[in-house]
Amino acid sequence: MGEIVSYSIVDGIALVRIDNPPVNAMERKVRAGLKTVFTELKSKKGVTAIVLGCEGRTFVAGADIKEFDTGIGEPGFHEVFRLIEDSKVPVVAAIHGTALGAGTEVALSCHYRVADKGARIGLPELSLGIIPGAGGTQRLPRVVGLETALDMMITGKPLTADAAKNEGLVDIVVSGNVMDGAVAFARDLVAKGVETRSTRAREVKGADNAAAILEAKRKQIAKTMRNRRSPMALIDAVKAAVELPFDQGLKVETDISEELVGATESRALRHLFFAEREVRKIPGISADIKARPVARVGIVGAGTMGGGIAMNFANVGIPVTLVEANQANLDRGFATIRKNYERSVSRGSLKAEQMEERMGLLTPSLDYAALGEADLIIEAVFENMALKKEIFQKLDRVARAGAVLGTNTSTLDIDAIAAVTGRPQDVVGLHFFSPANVMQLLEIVHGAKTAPDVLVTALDMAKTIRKIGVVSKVCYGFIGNRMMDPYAREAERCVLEGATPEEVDSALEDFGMAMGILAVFDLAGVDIGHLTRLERGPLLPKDPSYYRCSALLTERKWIGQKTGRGYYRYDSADRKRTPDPEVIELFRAEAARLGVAQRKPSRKEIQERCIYGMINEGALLLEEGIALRAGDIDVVYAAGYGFPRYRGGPMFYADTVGLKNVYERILEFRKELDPQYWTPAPLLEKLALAGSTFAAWDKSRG
Ligand code: 3H9
Repeated sequence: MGEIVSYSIVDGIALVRIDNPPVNAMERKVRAGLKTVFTELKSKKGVTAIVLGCEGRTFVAGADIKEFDTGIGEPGFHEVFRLIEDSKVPVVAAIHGTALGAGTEVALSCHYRVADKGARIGLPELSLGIIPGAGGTQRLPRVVGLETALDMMITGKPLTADAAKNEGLVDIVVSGNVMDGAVAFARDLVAKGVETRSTRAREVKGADNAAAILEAKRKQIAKTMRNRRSPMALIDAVKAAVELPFDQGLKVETDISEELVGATESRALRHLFFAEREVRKIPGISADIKARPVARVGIVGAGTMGGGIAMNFANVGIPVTLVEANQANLDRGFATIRKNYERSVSRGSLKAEQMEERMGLLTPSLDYAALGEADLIIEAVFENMALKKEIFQKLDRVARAGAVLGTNTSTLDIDAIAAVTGRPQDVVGLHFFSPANVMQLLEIVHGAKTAPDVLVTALDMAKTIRKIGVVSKVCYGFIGNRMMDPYAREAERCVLEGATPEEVDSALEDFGMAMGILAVFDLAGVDIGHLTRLERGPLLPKDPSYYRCSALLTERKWIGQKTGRGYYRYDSADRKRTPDPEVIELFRAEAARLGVAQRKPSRKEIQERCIYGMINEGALLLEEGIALRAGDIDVVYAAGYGFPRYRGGPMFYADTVGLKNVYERILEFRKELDPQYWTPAPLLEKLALAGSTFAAWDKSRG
């Protein structure tokens, strides 16, 4: 391997290259390399301009996120970036791939920026609970103006090269080799005698109206990024860019940045960043097991789920054949897909031609034989074991040898489904979440006989369709829905004890859940959970109050938004929820009938009962080997169940509360509440008593 930072000089232009695969993260060694090279170039005779670019698939994609755990080593970002900015000859950044975080910040320290047509440039630090702390909050407003800079940093959304050019962030956009383009640009500067252009010497554009802009952004953040510190801290840092000389502003930025790096919010978000990548690593499956190619997909069932799943593949250019039992279902399914795409077109996120292209990739059929060419077939009919078995028998007859057969089930035993085929090794569970074209999570269910390369194919496929695939072994409800059971059970029970649905949901929403669980039931249909519980009858706890509220509502056909009332009443125009006194009275009467004493559980108690119940179940899943890592559970909950990312997922959250505290509270619940639900999971007990954490448990298992 060559130097991590190297340079060569061609006709007076120094080409500095960073080579730190996979994403050229700006770790200490890169900064040290840049320091050496730029110091050397300062005294090199005959150098008229410098071009800074990267080898490999991308320009610098940020600081090395791991370095935040150990503290940023020397040389620091500011020292190196100042050295670049102070160059006496023009420095041109040559950007390809994704310039992110410290990548964008180093580019801002260069005097000029040239971007490849396909490049993206952004500052996603808030998604890690930090701010651009290598000068980004001070330099970006000086280049693109206050409002654009704030938008870029608050949304974290990278700009395309063309958009960056429009905002003045890049000077030219080139096609072909970006280094060549940047060298040509640099030569032109030299030929024209153009001087260096230090970003820090520029004025902040839009500073006249700063007070109003900053206030508007604070208001926006208070609404959309509740419970978080880093977004408000970002505004403070940008305010310093407007009000203070550059060096003082940089000091404010540094102080804020250092405080945020150590805070739980950032630790939680960094944990999720790595956990989301770790999910792809399956112990026992080595890197040389390759995915089977997936060039054509078949889907059985063109209902809401099947249609949504099909869109995922069409969106990335993979053709899909959709099979339905009759023409009417097929027509309805295709009409829904078209309507979904049309909505994107009318919102401006999709072009009409793109919609037609995607629709063109979808082939309707009433004949299973049409699935014969598919590399992956996904069954997406409703949850009924007999029906699914019948479909898999048919698929076994028509699918080509080696095709992967996926079943989109949220609860059923995939081993029983696999057993009706002559190829159980090719069968895998693919639990998509609704709406399947939107939700990020995919639970990949590893059956007893699923072949390793089938699992790898499912994981790769998830990445291709831009989802996060998390592997679960077989159990009722897999990872997500099994942990949902105690969470929602306690929410319902609190209502029976005397809390209103609004009190329960707002306690959960204050905690940070995207939506309170009772409102979620109303959205999905209260009857859905009730019907699955009816099917499981004998396996349910012996407790007449268990999910009693949902049962009462379903019996009255008050099943949520689709009937205008459920736990709440809904305005037909805006679907806004309002309390329903009749429903509250219904629950009171039922509590009296069941002898449930009336009280008002506090907000904290509601949160603890729901979340700790979920954590305890998570610990059982780890012990049973259903989930591979605590981090996997966190990813499932953050990506699929609206758990606040800034709390890192339920298991990481438990670590931050302290497992001993969680354990002791569960023991209290065992005394105060129904003891059948409150036995601490042995793993939780063991770790709590040892003063350990789920993170340490994950680590100890490699
Ligand atoms: C920052 O810059 C702070 C500054 O303001 C300074 C403050 C003082 N660090 O995602 P992939 C690893 S904060 C360490 O699968 P893709 C990743 O873990 C940073 N490692 O590839 C994975 O490892 P493994 C701001 C990193 O092609 C491998 O690289 N920047 C980093 O799907 C491949 O990653 C960001 O937040 C990193 N910065 O996507 C950008 N980035 O193979 C973070 C990646 O062992 N990165 N790795 O599992 C990304 O968004 C995506 O990785 C990227 C590539 C879009 C670049």
